[in-house]
Amino acid sequence: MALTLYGALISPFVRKVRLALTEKGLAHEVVHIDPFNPPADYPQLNPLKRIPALVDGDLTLADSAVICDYLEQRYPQPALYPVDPAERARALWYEKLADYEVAPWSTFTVFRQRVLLPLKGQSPDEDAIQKALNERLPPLFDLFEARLAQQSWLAGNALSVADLAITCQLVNFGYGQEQVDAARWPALAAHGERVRARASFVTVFSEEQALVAKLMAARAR
Ligand SMILES: N[C@@H](CCC(=O)N[C@@H](CS)C(=O)NCC(=O)O)C(=O)O
Repeated sequence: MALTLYGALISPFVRKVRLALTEKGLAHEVVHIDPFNPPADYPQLNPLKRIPALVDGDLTLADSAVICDYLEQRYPQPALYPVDPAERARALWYEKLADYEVAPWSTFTVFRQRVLLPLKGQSPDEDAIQKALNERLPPLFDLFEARLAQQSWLAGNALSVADLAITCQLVNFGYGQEQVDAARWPALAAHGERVRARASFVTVFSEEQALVAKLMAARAR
């Protein structure tokens, strides 16, 4: 069945799905959707008009976590979720922390303020950025650090969707010219390097660089 992913390569949620597809060796087509100016019929794929959406034959799905869970059930190998129920729940917990707790600050604040708003000719709100950096993100990074100080992967003993989710958020944090302070959160910083060294990440990341370069050049103008 043909898999088609709808979204923009620079989105952390689209990247998470692309990494899952690539880790699983699933060929897929990507159709570019600008979430801020989607085609008129896009709500048929995602009624919330957000990216990503996935079409697999007759099936249409929205939301990166739902899509990744579907991919796991439909295409189980290689696994991206632990088999053990407790460890699987742990993977979902860290995925949720990344997608719903870290994302509002890493992507929807730092990345949006430093990359997206300047593209529209607006100045970044440095107060909002500093609040994200100094108040909101540190306690969340502490949660990841506590776990990763004990083991290489967030759940179970192998890469899972949780590792992909937090790394994707931190990529957008990086596009916003920030990075995890390795002196304060050494295990989280090392974990990011571990995920980024994977063949899947190298492929997916390199494919988004053309779009990143275009956006950064437009922002600089
Ligand atoms: N929980 C969703 C979040 C998706 C999301 O917020 N995507 C952003 C782009 S990074 C978007 O589509 N924003 C446009 C909007 O909210 O209107 C998921 O995991 O797919």
